Amino acid sequence: MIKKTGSEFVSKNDLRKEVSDRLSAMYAKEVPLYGEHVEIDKEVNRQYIANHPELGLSEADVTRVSSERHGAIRLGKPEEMQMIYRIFAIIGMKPVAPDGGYDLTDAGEKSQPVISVAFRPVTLEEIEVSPFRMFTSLLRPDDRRFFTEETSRRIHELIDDRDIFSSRLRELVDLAEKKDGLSRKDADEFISEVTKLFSWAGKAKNQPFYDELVDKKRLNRAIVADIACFPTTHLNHLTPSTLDIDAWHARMKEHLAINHPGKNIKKSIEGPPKRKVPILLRQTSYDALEEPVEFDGNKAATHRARFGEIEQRAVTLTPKGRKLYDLALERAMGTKDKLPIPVDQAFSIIPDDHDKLREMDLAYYTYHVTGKSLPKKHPNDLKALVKAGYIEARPIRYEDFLPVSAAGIFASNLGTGEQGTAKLPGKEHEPSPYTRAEFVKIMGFEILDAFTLYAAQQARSIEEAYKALNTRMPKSLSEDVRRATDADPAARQNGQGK
Ligand code: OOG
Ligand code: NI
Repeated sequence: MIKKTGSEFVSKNDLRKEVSDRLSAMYAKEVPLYGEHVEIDKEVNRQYIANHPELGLSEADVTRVSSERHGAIRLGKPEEMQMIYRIFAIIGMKPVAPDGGYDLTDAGEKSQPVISVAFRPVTLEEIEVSPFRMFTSLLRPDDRRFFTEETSRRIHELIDDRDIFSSRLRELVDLAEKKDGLSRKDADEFISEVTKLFSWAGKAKNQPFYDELVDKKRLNRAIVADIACFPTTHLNHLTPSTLDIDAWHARMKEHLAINHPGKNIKKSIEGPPKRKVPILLRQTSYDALEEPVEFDGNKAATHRARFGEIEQRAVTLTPKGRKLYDLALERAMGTKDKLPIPVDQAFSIIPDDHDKLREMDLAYYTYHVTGKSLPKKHPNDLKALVKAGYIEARPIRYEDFLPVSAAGIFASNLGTGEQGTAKLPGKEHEPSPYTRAEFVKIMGFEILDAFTLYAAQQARSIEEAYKALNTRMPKSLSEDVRRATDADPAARQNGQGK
């Protein structure tokens, strides 16, 4: 019998799940509408599961499906980002992005003066336990496309000397790193400290500057107020997953109209349009809460930043598929010299069919043996093995974010309606300085490449499927598989033991 000493470490997976659940409980208390939002999501998911028996899900899955979520936080300086990196590492979340980072300064007319990264679990096994992700943005106060020297100076005055982390949290982070884990008792305290870090404090600084920043007649720089005028950070939203975002959107719109007149939901859904085979990520959001805030003792003010969002995740596109997505999006939005074309027409360049997406190498799948036994004479080619029913393909779900969608979500919740560019007149066409290398330099850590992670997951499943069939891969496939698994950043990082 294993003796419980009480000193075993809590696993990173369990810690992440617990942090995600604690944040959800906290957010439900802080933002009451979130609780109603989650209830509607559960009803929508229950209905969807009932109408789609082919998913193999049942009533017992409703809570799990409806409790998957991501959060968003906004930080003021690189030191904060580096501390957040250490905190998330303890709960098994690593910085990941599809193209070296999310450059929201360069995301069309809704650009924001922030660059972002998502912290999330990276292996399929970790994701299975708890897929919790945090979209984490860093303000760029010295970006001259957005701020004059004078504004930069005022921002620095507010953020340079602040410390958003409690000394107890810093101690617990040091301890977890030193021992490579946390005991149950330390873990409980750590989770409470992390929850506190992301809670709403309701205290702000420099009201005149704040008023200038959120003034709608000026350029939209409300996001700066939310980051710099608060001496702490707070969860900006917590986003549950849904199986049917169109149904949720219709239900929530009706719910708001009846129970919360005056509260608006975004008219549109960000990301790809509704399709037979959903791709990537679709998201939408509703109005931020108007919350009381105290400025240096003055209690009369309110702040709007914390809002509600919902997401529906679907199959991940490969770099080749992603190029088509970006092109479709550009055509649907229109460019400087071209008018927008209807969304469905723009997206028709991406096949609406799993077999085509797979065969054209536009989306990622994992491959699994079906149990049908392989006769002596059989094809060796992957496509043929799938076609003949020896192997089946399952879509790999997109775990990341979309920069243009993210900018749209930011913009619609900063009190500026559904549009508004934050850039200074004339500076909007200056190129963004945030290259891949620059991202790493600013953040102070390596950012894992999302495509490399997905490609490795796909490759490993192919390897296992051939092994299970006890047959050899064709040479070129075997080379592709080896290249993808060798490049796997998840394996490399886990191999280092941290
Ligand atoms: C982040 C907005 C982006 C998403 O899901 O794309 C985002 C924020 O409001 O801080 O969360
Ligand atoms: Ni979000």
